[in-house]
Amino acid sequence: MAKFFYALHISLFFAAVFAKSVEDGNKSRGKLSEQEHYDKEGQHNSEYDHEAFLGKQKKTFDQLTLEESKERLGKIVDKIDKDKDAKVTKEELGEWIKFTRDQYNEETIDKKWKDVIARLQKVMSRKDASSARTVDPDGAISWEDYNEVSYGGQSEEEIDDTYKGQVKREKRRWKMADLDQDGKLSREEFSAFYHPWDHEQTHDAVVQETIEDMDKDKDGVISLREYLKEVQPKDEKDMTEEELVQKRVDEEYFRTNRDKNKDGVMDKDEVKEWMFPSNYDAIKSEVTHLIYHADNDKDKLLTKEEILNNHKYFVGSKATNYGKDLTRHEEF
Ligand SMILES: [Ca+2]
Ligand SMILES: [Ca+2]
Ligand SMILES: [Ca+2]
Ligand SMILES: [Ca+2]
Repeated sequence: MAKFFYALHISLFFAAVFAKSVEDGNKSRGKLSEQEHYDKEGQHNSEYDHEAFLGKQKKTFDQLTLEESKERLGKIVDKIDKDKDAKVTKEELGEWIKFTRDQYNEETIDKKWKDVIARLQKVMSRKDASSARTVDPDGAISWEDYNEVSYGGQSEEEIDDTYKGQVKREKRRWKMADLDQDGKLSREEFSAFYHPWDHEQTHDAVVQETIEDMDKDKDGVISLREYLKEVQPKDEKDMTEEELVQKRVDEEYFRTNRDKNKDGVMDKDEVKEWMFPSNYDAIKSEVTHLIYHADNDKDKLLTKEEILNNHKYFVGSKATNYGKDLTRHEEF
């Protein structure tokens, strides 16, 4: 059970990180990697692109020599170029990145789902034979099942105070994830429960959780003060000159971009637009980014040669990691 708790904490942790990191031009919307694309100083992080482009294969590439890595990249380019005209268009690149993302999410959920089913089966087997049941891995699970697996079947009143808030949130997410409202989650619905920011039906849960985390005075909306505290937790007296400048910028940004209806606070809709900006598409943005860096002759198409010449934007290798290790050692 501990492991499952841990995984959930991770997922909640990512939700919290997610809430914190959206100040860089909304780049976190539907992020294509667990990494940030740019660090706080605005430095570009290629790991983000590598994960967006390769998904789980990224780890394999990082172990290859530069030659092997480029060779495999060449083979991927052949796959991306669906119509085999030796040019990769932005549509082809977008389809590839979407395919990679979907495959990545699918694998994560598959593992999680199997884990829940196995745990549930274990719990059921421990019961006496008369009430035991066989859990159908293709079926759906009820909140009671989930509660049994995660919290030992305790009622909300019985649960330890430390977990009360978490259970409340999970129950709310559960209801939103349950699209057909039959009280149970199918594997598909469970995917929305587990990755709420990737599914529209659970976006409101993410918004509510974000508000609850930030809303210190519990009036249901986010004041400028609460917002600034989230973006920069330091007290003003402890801030550097640069951080003070940044604070002014953040303040201005709140007034002009976050508080759309100018009533001085961020309400649910405004927080939602912050979390899930309607005008931002992570895949399109990544495609534009990659083409910008690799399209040497500026014809808006990528040849295999252009991609291989600019391989560092697409894939890593042992060579790049070696370089990184060196810098790390120098820092010590
Ligand atoms: Ca359902
Ligand atoms: Ca408030
Ligand atoms: Ca407002
Ligand atoms: Ca080109």
